[in-house]
Amino acid sequence: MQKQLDLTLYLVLDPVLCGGIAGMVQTTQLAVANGVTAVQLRSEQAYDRRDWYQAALALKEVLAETTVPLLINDQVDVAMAVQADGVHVGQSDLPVDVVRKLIGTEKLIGLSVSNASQMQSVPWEQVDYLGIGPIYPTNSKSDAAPVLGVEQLQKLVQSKQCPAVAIGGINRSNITQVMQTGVDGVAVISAICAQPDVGAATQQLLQQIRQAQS
Ligand code: TZP
Ligand code: MG
Repeated sequence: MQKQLDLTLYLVLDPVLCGGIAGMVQTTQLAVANGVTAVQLRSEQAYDRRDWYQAALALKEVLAETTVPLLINDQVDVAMAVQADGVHVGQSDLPVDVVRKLIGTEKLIGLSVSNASQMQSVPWEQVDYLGIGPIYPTNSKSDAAPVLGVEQLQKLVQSKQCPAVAIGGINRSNITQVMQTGVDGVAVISAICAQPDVGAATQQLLQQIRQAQS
């Protein structure tokens, strides 16, 4: 199915919080059935690359009959191997222009931005979206940059020239304030992956986002 870049509620997977690769696949099924609009395969820990490739393939399969794109964190070769919809890179990963040459113009590229100076060096013509964060403290990223808070997020949102999601410590208690900054959506790990009822958690977040947008 034709994929659509809709950043409203972006699920970033974590195999530890989801309970392994099978858990990530199941979490994705439930989250997408309940309205998640984009999915990223990401891990803090190094995985056997064969296993990671298999995980990417399985996720691609889950998303095949949906408009929800699959993005692969950092690993351009895995993204290309499974013909994922895009790659998400951080400031220490391959440069955006290099990724663009590798994956071509049809695929999506997301870039993480953590401060105003990184915002000033975004190659706007080559990226499809930004991930801005961390907004709040998070346990899901060991090398997270200093937290931005919503005021700083709002300033960064005002200077962006492409769509952006906010990320880092976002949950039901703060998602409304985050959306009020004018950001296009939110990306979460633990607010979906670590929840006992993934479907209900997804629905609640989505409802709050829609309310804030209305
Ligand atoms: N990038 C910035 S913060 C973060 C990433 C990948 C982790 C977000 O995880 P959580 O559990 O939603 O705080
Ligand atoms: Mg990275």
